[in-house]
Amino acid sequence: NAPSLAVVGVTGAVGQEFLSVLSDRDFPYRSIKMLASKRSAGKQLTFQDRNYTIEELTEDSFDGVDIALFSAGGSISKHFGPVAVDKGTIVVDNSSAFRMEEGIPLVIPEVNPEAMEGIKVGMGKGALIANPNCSTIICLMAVTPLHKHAKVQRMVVSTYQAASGAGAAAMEELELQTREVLEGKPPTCNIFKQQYAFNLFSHNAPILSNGYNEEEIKLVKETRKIWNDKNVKVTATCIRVPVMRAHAESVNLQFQQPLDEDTAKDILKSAPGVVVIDDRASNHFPTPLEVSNKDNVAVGRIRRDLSQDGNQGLDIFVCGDQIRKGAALNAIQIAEMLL
Ligand code: 2RA
Repeated sequence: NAPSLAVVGVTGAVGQEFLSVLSDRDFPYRSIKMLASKRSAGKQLTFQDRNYTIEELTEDSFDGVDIALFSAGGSISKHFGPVAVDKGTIVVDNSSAFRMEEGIPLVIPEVNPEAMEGIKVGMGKGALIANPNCSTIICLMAVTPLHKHAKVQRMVVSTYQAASGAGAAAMEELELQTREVLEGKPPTCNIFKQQYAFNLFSHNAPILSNGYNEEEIKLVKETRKIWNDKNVKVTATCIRVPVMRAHAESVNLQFQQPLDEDTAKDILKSAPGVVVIDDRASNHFPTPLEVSNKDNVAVGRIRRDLSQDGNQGLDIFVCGDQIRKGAALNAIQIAEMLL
């Protein structure tokens, strides 16, 4: 019978998208709990024509819950994830808290479903499955089909990341700043300590001693875990750009075996969850606006890397909705595999 669900962080951008995706995909459930911080407890929300009261997240929130979708930040997941698992709940965690933990599956359903083999509702015990970082999901949705065909040796990624990755408040501030700048007023800079509208800047994640930021290191480490390949060379530069909710990524690839651009295009055209937008004649390639609020990741600018010999290298350009496939949709596709 249908599982009982809980949504942790239901008032956030991803939490709200969880509800949209559950509806869009007619996900079966016999009950659903809307959980958030004390600040939001007591507020009402309507989901599928039913009224729900948002409940405060506590240690008792998971009694009888089969699947809990978490998107409330790493510290909430670190504390309440294990509490839920101990109650027999299967947690799908969108935070970075457990992604690199040994034994915790890090899953993109179209890419490495085998990583969560055997985890099912009703198996009699809880489990935790980690949702990869949005920039990792969007990149690997396009690159993995090519990797499975010609084995990627080296990947260089430049990301152009949307405001949504920094949360709903960042999206609101980008809109506010844009109005202020157009009206000749000083921009309100509460979320980012610099102007965001009509600007771009290095990703706001903390910078490590090696000069990389945490967002870039996530891409490196998560790719290696998801591909189960400790030797693949990955480097990344992550930039925050004034776009609302879809990330764009320029990806340069070096393969072990040759892969020509026509074969690459054919592979991508049949790849699940991917659409090819690659019209050189009209210069029409993926854009963040064109993928926003959509499930598929779009790929274009598919071309041989002229700096590499023969067909050893390829350049592509990828766009994907950060809140949907980058977070909520991927998590719910994982939940569908638990049924
Ligand atoms: C960002 N990847 O875009 C993060 C969101 N989790 O900032």
